[in-house]
Amino acid sequence: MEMLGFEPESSANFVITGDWHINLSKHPEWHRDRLFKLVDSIAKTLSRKHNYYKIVVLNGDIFDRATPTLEEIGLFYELLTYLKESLVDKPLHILLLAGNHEVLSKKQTTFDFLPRTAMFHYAKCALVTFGDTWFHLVGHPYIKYIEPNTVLGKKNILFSHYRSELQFAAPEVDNDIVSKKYNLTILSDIHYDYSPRENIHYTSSPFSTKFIEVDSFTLEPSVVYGFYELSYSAGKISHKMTALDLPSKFKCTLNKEEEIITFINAIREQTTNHIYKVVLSFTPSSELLSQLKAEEKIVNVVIQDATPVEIDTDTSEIVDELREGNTEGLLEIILNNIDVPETNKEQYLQTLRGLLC
Ligand SMILES: [Mn+2]
Repeated sequence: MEMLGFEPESSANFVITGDWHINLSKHPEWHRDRLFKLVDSIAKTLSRKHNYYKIVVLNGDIFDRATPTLEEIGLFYELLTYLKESLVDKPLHILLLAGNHEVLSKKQTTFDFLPRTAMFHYAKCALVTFGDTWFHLVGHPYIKYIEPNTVLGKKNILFSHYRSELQFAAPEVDNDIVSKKYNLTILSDIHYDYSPRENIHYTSSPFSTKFIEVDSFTLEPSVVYGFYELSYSAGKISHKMTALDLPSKFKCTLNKEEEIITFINAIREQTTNHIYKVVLSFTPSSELLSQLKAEEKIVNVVIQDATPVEIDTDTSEIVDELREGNTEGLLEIILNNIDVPETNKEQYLQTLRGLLC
């Protein structure tokens, strides 16, 4: 394990943020814009704080794919440069750990291949010490080391990236153990504000990374997007989730023709540049349909076929797994039905699990 020490008497403000999922394959300009807005809010948050150190923890799944494009890698460096330049007055440290989306193999992540610069520090499995408080940074490939690394007699805080218990899947790490060993744990991987235990919190994602359903009248998502703030001063720690309203991908279902104009007016009034996928449960007039398609914020219009889907016998086992909510079983079926060499199975499973989160 790697040790990173800071002045014992010092104080620090942390921003912990993960699940950016940089992916420029669709709407690249829009995606760039919201990432700069995000980095801007991080810089503004930290510039208002008075503790000595400013620390940004990039808590995994910063990239959407383990092999990002050159354009995406370039954007990542641009964002960090912008962050550094916005906060020149105080020592700023950018610490980075890998999420499941950045895992290339058992021992390698995307960050092992990025040029090492003074701009950020890639923490595989690291310990950052401030006096009696020890911050453990554990990347996704190293979560099996989470338990033995705690230090008795110290206040232990964990930053990591793994999946907790959810309705549809088993946890990757036992939170009962984690909540006993660490005084506080801040995780990424689940894209909403979620606290599986009193002292375990998810940072959420700063914005939605896929089209998530919102109410067609309020246009409000049911989850909070944002990042986590933590302050350390003279051994005292306080923390909170900070909500952000950054451009997101939303999906709205409209059930009647009358709802179309109301919806168009509502999204026009929104100052945040969200983009929408509109699902119509009916066939609209061609005039209304072209009006929807002409809206700048609407990127996709889908007319849902009202005919129920017939399930044939071959898919019945899939349906059973879906009914049971058994994701692992579902993944097994997918793997058994596509041509995957036995040696690559685990890697495919990882990728599929990642896609589901
Ligand atoms: Mn993840």
